[in-house]
Amino acid sequence: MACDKPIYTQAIQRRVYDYERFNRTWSEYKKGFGSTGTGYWLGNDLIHNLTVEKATSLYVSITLTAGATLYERYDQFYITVEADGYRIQLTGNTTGSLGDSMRVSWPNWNINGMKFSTFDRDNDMWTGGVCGHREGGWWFNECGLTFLNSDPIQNVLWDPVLSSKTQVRETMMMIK
Ligand SMILES: [Ca+2]
Repeated sequence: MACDKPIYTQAIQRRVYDYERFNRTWSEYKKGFGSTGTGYWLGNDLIHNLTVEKATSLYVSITLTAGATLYERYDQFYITVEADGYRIQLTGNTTGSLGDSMRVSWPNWNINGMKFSTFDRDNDMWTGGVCGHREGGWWFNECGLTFLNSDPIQNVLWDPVLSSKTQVRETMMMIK
């Protein structure tokens, strides 16, 4: 089989249609939920442990119902400990067909360095509530252009390449 992309062995997130609900609590995102067949979040404590001790790259892929798969690869990714809010840290270069919508020049939408938020743990910069409402946990500023844990999957956002109207079949976040 042809192999035209780096081998990523550990998925920290997988969405498959709407087989698994992602509107979960802080505690569920901390511990992880779901299963490999239906979709899952690996768990923020484990993601922290896997990413913080060595240089880890992140590979995001989004498959549309029409069949195309878009991706973005980040050279270095890690998240901090729970006491620090599981902040997302992206450094180095990025490449891909999705574009770097996590790190944008507009200061209110750049999520790099932001804490993780869930509907029951508002760590984001928007004073009107939680950016994700009840749709799922994510790293938000005020608020941002990306949201892979939205619920349902049709609200997955990676603006401007994907809008909320884009039909999404599957998403994955992988590390190595
Ligand atoms: Ca808020």
